[in-house]
Amino acid sequence: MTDFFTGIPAITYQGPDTDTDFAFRHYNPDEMVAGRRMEDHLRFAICYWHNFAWPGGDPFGGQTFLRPWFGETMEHAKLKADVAFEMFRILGVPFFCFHDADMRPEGASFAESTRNLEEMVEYFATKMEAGGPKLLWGTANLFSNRRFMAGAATNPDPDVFAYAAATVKTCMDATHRLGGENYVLWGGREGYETLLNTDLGRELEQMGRFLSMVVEYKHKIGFKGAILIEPKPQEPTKHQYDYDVATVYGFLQRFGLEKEVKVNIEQGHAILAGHSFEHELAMAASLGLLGSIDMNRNDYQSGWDTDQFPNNVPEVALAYYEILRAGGFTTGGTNFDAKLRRQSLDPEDLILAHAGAMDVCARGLKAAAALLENGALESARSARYAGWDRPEAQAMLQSDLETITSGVLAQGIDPQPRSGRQERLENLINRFI
Ligand code: XUL
Ligand code: CO
Repeated sequence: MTDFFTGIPAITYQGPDTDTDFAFRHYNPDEMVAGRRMEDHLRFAICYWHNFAWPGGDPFGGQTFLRPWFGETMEHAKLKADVAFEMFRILGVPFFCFHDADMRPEGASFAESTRNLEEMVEYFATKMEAGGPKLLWGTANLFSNRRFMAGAATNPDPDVFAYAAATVKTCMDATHRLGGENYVLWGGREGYETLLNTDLGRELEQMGRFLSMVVEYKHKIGFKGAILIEPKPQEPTKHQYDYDVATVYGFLQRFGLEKEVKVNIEQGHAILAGHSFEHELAMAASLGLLGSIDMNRNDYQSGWDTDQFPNNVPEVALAYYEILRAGGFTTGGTNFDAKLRRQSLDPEDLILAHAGAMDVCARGLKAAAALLENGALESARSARYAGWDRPEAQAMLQSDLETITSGVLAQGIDPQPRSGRQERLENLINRFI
């Protein structure tokens, strides 16, 4: 036991009328929602990096958090893990996520970094076996160290490609060892700062081959989880190749990987790409790519990836509506890739940020489930396309322009516009939120 969270009670469901801050008001893990326990729908995960590895810096200032585990030794890494697992227990989350660089100190060589990682993986495994949460996903940090400044798989230097491939192998091994349900690739530096020094075609080829190797290795080691790409349009690069869900789909198809890889969609990244979160989710669901989500928002005015905890129930409800409509999560879940504001210094800030976010998600989920169960939105959607259920309409899709033209002339087809009823549907949704 560390003393970091001393005095902070385990957070439990106490209902909306409780007057303590240290409780769930809406997240009730055992409550049944649309035929499933709430915990099994939401599948919450806490991220290791923002909570335990991020020092509170921003582009204009450095560390604000003073944590006893900050330091580059194995003792520090173990203390960090002890505190992390205490936080997982206080919040009762079923999952967590990590990057290699969050959990182990960087060694003087690749071999030493790998040894550090392997030792920490065993340390984690013991804690997980003792009742800790499960691993939602693992990933490699291929963006912080200066060696990756010009990209990992897309680097102009083949030695960096090799280092990145070896790093991903060790992170896939770690994820497999810890029973991870997914493996994520976020290509933070896979893009460019300027086209002037970039061979875009060559870089995309490298990235396609790299991802194919990841898929080959997954099958080789018998990893049963999903491989997920996390799209983002920019930041830190000016342009990231995995721009959004639609771009990722085109890329996967080009390399024949569309049945092998899905996506991890982050709310803030969707906004940076000029989309809504629900757009990205609906797009992924329609393409059969929906994997998992990072439930963290940006500040709408700043235009940065501010990674804030969710606090907007109507937005969250629309997101879970798309997820429920697609059948809910399988291997995926709700990861809070969110960080405190840098002035939120206290241990309790970490706990309350997550407790509030989990309540927001619970409210969104319940609203989404009620809306789906009500059925009016889906009936309105089906009614709008009902003409396509007619056999002649389906036959037209197998026809050709000349035949269709003859039909238009022969039948005197003259389409009559109908209302899209947007405001009516918006009113309907507001009844549930
Ligand atoms: C960066 C981001 C990453 C990924 C994992 O914007 O979202 O934390 O989720 O590398
Ligand atoms: Co993320």
